[in-house]
Amino acid sequence: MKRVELEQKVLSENDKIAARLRESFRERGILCLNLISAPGSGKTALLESTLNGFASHEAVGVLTGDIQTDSDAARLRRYGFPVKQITTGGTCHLNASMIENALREFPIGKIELLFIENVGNLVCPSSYDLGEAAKIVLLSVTEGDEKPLKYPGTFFKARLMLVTKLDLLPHVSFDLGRAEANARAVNPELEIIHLSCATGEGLGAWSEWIERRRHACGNRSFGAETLAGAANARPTAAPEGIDRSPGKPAIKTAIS
Ligand SMILES: Nc1nc2c(ncn2[C@@H]2O[C@H](COP(=O)(O)OP(=O)(O)OP(=O)(O)O)[C@@H](O)[C@H]2O)c(=O)[nH]1
Ligand SMILES: [Mg+2]
Repeated sequence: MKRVELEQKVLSENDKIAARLRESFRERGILCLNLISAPGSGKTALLESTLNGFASHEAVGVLTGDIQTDSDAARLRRYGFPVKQITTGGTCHLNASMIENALREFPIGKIELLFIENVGNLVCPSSYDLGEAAKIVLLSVTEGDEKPLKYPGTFFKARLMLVTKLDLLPHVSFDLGRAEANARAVNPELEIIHLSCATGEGLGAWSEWIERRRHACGNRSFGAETLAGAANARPTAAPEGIDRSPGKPAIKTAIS
């Protein structure tokens, strides 16, 4: 019984900070998106592909959470945008206080689109409001199409489900229709996009989804044409090979 009370107090303190963050994002016209998934579903790969599609002047930033190491931040910094690693030291999720602290050392005044990569975990992160405009859950085809039913909390709270690693579909028994039905049984309003960061399939739909959300929050100074460039992005692209000129494809050098 005491354990429940303590959990309620922690969550209510979190909600106060999250409300402060949300108001601050609203005032500044920042679109904040919180990416949640099991470890290895492709959150960092998706962010690599996404950053790869932006021109260098775009006001994009990333906070990325992990229990240990700053390897995700190192991957993401290669694209030239502000990236901050939040190392939780054992905690299996990000909370609003961690976000607020991280933003004290982050050029938030220059950011209009803020991605948060949560700690790889399909359970705890969804309990913590980070002040984001939307939670986005990633489900890779290697994980199993029953996962929305086994971890309903995250799928219920998400606005968008990204089915990732679509290129691996022929090699696994994952049924896309069943995954969608399972996810919508938990959350009938859930939007769904299928994509692959290896082939670029579906990245255009992801870019368009961001663009719609960006307009909805009054954050209009991005070049839609550069964002759409993410449709051609691949996570393994060498940053030196990226042509970020507005309207140009995201990758200059060919990658086989
Ligand atoms: N084939 C294929 N592999 C992918 C794709 N996206 C990611 N991967 C691979 O999946 C592995 C895990 O990807 P990450 O992006 O590190 O996953 P993550 O969700 O950030 O992992 P954590 O931060 O540890 O939770 C890496 O080896 C990626 O290269 C994809 O679309 N297709
Ligand atoms: Mg990662």
